[in-house]
Amino acid sequence: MKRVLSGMQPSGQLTLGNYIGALKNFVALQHTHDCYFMAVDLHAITVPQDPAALREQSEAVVALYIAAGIDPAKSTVFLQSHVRQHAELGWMLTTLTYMGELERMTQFKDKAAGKDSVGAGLFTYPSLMAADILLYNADLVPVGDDQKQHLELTRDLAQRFNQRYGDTFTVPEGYFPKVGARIMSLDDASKKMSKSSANQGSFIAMLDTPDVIRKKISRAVTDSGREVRFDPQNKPEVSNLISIYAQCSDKTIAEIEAQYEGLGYGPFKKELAEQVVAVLEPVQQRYQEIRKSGELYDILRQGADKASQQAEKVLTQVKERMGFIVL
Ligand code: AQP
Repeated sequence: MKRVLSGMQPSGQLTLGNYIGALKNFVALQHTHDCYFMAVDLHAITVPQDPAALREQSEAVVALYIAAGIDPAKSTVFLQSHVRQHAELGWMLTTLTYMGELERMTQFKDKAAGKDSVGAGLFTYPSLMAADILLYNADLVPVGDDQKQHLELTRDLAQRFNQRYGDTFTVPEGYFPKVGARIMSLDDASKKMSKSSANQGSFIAMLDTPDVIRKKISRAVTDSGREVRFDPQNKPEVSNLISIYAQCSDKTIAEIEAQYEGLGYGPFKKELAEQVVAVLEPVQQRYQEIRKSGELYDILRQGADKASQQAEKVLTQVKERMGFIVL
């Protein structure tokens, strides 16, 4: 069985972009693959986090995984900081990463833009992400489009290590949704929808109430025309909304265009909101049940045990190959 690994940062509330771009695929893949899904809390601290908020958000991410349909009896669900091998291999891979490779990362450029001081962790985090993936010899990594560049670095590092020290790592492949791999911001379709955006109206959080979802979609920026047509070049805002619609309804883009031909944006946005609510409401109900049940920490303990065992095997091999003394 092929192995899948992916994670999400508990750096805010998960968004509809996280759901469509990645989480939906996590749920689908667990039936055919050996899956490892984590909340990457060590990545979240690459920008300042309030400790109480980080704890809450880490629990929320894991609870949302399960509420969305990840079965902890099938998939290994854990927190990155519970498996120490991530930080260890992360350091080793940082020493194999070139400065130029990190300097090219567009996510770093975006997140560092306009800041007076930026933590070194934000710069080196792609090497830690590579460690997350390579530690489990994952074959497949379900992520959104924005992670393509980081995944390419992971593949380069795996190949570099294998060449230098002998075949050790599986070189992973990315797994991207056909539609919705990059859901854009509701207030500016040139930026991706992001959970850490300062403007709450720019994203739909997976835990937004139905009324808030309706309001956010009705206020989503559109062009001045009225044609519901998928044309990312000339109509990026409406095209983004059509992608969301397609992903929340399982209708094709052509079917959606045909359905709203001549009707304008009003009815389209109204029904889009209902589609999003229909997808998120059941997840929210299960989320509340899971938070109340108190089962999360047991799931995390089990997940950490299983993940640590797997990770230790690979890390020991890496240490031996690199010349560390393994007792
Ligand atoms: N807008 C998006 N459209 C499609 N997929 C997306 N992903 C993120 N945003 C979109 C995918 O969700 C997974 C988890 O992302 P992450 O938590 O690692 O952080 P990120 O990519 O940096 O996403 P955010 O929401 O923008 O977080 P912040 O604001 O904290 O940086 C990844 O697979 C990602 O591709």
